[in-house]
Amino acid sequence: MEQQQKKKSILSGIQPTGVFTLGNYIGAVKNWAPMQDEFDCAYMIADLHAITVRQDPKVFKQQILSCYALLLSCGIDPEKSIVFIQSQNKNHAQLSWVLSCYTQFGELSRMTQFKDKSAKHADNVNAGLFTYPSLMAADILLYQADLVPVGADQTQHLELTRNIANRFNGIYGNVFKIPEGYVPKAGAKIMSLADPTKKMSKSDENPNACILILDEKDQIIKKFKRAVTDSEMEVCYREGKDGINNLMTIYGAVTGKSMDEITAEFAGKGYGDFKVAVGEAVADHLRPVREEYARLMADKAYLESCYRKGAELSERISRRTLEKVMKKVGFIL
Ligand code: AQP
Repeated sequence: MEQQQKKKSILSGIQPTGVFTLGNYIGAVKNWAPMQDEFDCAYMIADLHAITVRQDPKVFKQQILSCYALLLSCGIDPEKSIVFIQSQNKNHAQLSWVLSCYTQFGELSRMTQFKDKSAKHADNVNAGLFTYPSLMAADILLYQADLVPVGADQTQHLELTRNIANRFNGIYGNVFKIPEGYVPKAGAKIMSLADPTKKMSKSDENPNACILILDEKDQIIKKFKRAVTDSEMEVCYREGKDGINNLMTIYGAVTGKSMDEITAEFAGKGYGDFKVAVGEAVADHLRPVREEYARLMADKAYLESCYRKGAELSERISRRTLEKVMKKVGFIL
């Protein structure tokens, strides 16, 4: 009998630590909508991860909902994918505890994100910040995901997830699928507009450093006009031109133009014209996202029905893996 080929499954998430930046969008979320036709996708608002850094409860609650709405505004369809809020499925926290007992101190100590974040939040180097890769492993392994979209900054986490899964399988047999990294066709690392050697981040304190995907057109253009570039005049992609390279990457991502096409388009024109063109292209590209977000936020009942359904579906699917794990370890179910 001919077997219908099962789609590969993908899991990805984003922290509700603020409105998504253009970096989150180009590097991650923008690529998630087109994946929905090719794969079985689960997309998660990673709110448990977000509390490794102190959050104001009122703001946090609002941000979780608003980031959920943003995912839908970026084309993620709750009819096609499982779109859920991590803390609403308790299996994540439970598997995370089990896996943390199969994760070595030395492995966690080597994670660059821990080193970076503990330096940035020196007054709050909590245990969650240290063990958060075990939670990330649980997120992925619960769904037996074949693929995990990875940016350059996430490869170390995926490697650790694979090690934990292999270690567990080595002791208890074939419990976890070993996930592979998936590099989306489009997707690049977007740098800060104020310091193009640093990645653009939601939590950057300098409001001019990042474009938020809900920024208004004039705000977006203003921020691009202020972007740090260099003292040359030529719009071309070259080593040492971090600011211009970043703007070209952004312009290319929203217009689909190649670096050569962009260079030709702005030959003989100054950086001023180029910056305005980038700002306009970004603002026009993001307009439908802003409009859809406003529409969704005015319909809280619909949003709630989506995340309740997401929680139920994610719980049902992940329970199978969790129960298998609990049985293997010897817990009484
Ligand atoms: N600058 C970036 N360029 C490309 N991709 C990026 N991502 C983040 N920044 C860039 C990708 O966005 C996804 C979700 O990220 P996250 O919110 O879970 O965590 P993050 O990487 O820590 O993002 P931020 O914006 O820097 O958040 P804060 O400031 O709260 O730490 C990931 O796939 C990430 O690769």
